[in-house]
Formats: sequence, C-alpha cells, structure tokens
Amino acid sequence: MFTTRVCKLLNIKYPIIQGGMAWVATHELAVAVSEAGGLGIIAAGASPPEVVREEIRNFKRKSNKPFGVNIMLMSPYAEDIVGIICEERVPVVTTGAGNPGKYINKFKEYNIKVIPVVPTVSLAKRLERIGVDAIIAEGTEAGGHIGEMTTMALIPQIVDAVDIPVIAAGGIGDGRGFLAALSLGAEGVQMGTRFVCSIECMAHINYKERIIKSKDRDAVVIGRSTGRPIRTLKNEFTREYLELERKGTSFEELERLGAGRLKLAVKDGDIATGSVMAGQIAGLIDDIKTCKEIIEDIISSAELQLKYITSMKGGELDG
Ligand code: TUI
Repeated sequence: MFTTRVCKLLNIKYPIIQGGMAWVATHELAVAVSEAGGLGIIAAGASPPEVVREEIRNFKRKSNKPFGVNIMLMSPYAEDIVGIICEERVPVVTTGAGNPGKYINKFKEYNIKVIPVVPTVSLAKRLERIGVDAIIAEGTEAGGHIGEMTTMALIPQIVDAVDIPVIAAGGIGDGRGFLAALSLGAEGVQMGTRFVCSIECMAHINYKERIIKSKDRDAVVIGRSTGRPIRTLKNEFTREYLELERKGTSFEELERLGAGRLKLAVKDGDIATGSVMAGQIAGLIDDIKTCKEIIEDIISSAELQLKYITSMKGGELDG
C-alpha cells in the first residue's frame, strides 16, 4: 500500500529509514531494521575509520539486505570514512551536520546512493542539482543536531522545490506521523528516537527508559549560542549547560563541557550527566519492542488511520 519511489531506489519493502545516531546506531540495530523491511543505518559518528569498516563487515556477516552508513560531516575522519564506504561497496550513504557536496562525484563513481539530511529548501535544491538520489528533510523536532524549520512546514516546501524523492524526519514515531509525512508529499520517513526504544538497539537500558519516562517538553535544545543547537533530554547536564549559556560562556568552554557526553549516556547509562539526545516525539514513546514490531505496527496503523480518515462523515464513521 505504501510502496513509493524510495522503496524502489533503495530496494526495500517499506519506506522507513533508521536515523544515523552516533553511538546508538551500531550494526545490530541496522541489521534488525533492514531484516524487518526498512533501511538500517550504521552511524559512523566520530568513530575512527577502521571501527566503521568493522561495523560494515559485521553487518554483511549477518544480513544480505540493503543498508546504509551515515557520515557525520563534522567528524575529523569524514574523508577517510568516505574512502572506506567506497571500498566496502556500501549501497547507501546518508549524511548529516554539513554539506556533502565535495563527496558526491566519488559516491557516484562507485554507484553508491547518496541521501543527505538537510534542514532548508536552499540546500535541498543545491544538492539535487549536483546529483544526490533523494533528500532527507529533517525538522527541528528531531533529536541531536537540528535546524530551525518544523517538519510540518519544511516537508511540503522541499517537496515543491525538488523532483527527487523526499524522506521526512523529525517528530515521527508512529503510523499517524508516517501517514502525515506522506500527506505532506514525502515518500518515506526516517526515524531515530523510535528505534532507540527497540530490543535490538545496543544503547544502555537507562537511555531507553529515560525516553519512555519523558514528557512532551523534556526534549530541550542546548547550544543555540554556539551555532550548533542540539536537542537532548532535560537533566543535570542540560541544566548546567543552559545556565552557562545564559551567563555568556565562551564557545570553547561549552564545547569542552559537551565533549564525550553522548557516549556517557549511551554506553555507560549515565543519564544524569550524559547527553540523552532524543527528539520531541520521545513523549509519545512508551514501550520497547522489536524493530519488526515497530515497523509492522506503523504500517498497519497507518493503513487503519487512512481508512478512518477517508470514511469520516460529520464525525460519524461511514459504514
Ligand atoms: O546530524 C544530525 N544530527 C546529529 S549529528 C550529531 S553528532 C554530535 N554529537 C555531539 C555534538 C555535536 C554533534 C548529533 N546529532 N542530523 C542531521 C542534520 N543535519 N541536522 C541538521 C543538519 C545540517 C545542518 C547544516 C545539514 C546540513 C547543513 O548544512 C550547512 C551547510 O554547510 O550548508
């Protein structure tokens, strides 16, 4: 029912892509999402190239399904990771936190599909011109490093501005969000926070439980003063960080304060002084289930929701 150009482009059953979350998106999560009919993504984050190579090889040992690697473009290793992705013949690349323009020709040489995450219409148009295969349009509801536009406003504007398929991200966690994204003209969704709360995700249980406990306004933004805003769940760390920002603390000092905090939360389970990056949809998520259940529940509830909408008649159901 929801077969789109994204399914054909990526050779997947459902147009659902897993977000490339540093430390969280290991090959175990990617295998589970790809095996369930979506596109699993291994996040390179700030990992050294050889660690990323090993993750790619681990994926290939466990699954023959399509998958991707996310390159965080602020990583000091971004260039070397591009090389490894090409050597390892990874089928799909997503990028974040920057403009991947200078790598596009190399990926095309190796027949690798490139799908950048963008926060604006102008960047989407520029990247379409230089030959990317699709765009992930991410709204400010997302977790981690974010732009300014909301998903609701950004998606239809990018859909109207480009001809390549658009994948919606930011604030999507269930069948209603999936259907809403398709209604705005997207041909797929990318979800991060929802997949953190999966059985197969290797993040510490404290991280998953913190998402489950969170309420609507818990996903706050730190780092606005540095020009690198990050959405992360309210805790001791965000309170200290925001207080220092209010006092006008320098960029360098704030960067030092933030260093290593994501790993602390994801790996050690320190959800008080670590950074529990998550999107605004965290308040909706109340369970941990398999990636297969997450994906199948989204598709079946979106089908049901679509039937419900098309049968609405003055507040009563038709038939
Ligand atoms: O990249 C993300 N989310 C991230 S990356 C990340 S790693 C990190 N860890 C600790 C501190 C800082 C970063 C955590 N979360 N999402 C995709 C995304 N990309 N959101 C926004 C953008 C983006 C922003 C600017 C993409 C392109 C862009 O281009 C600017 C330019 O150069 O034109």
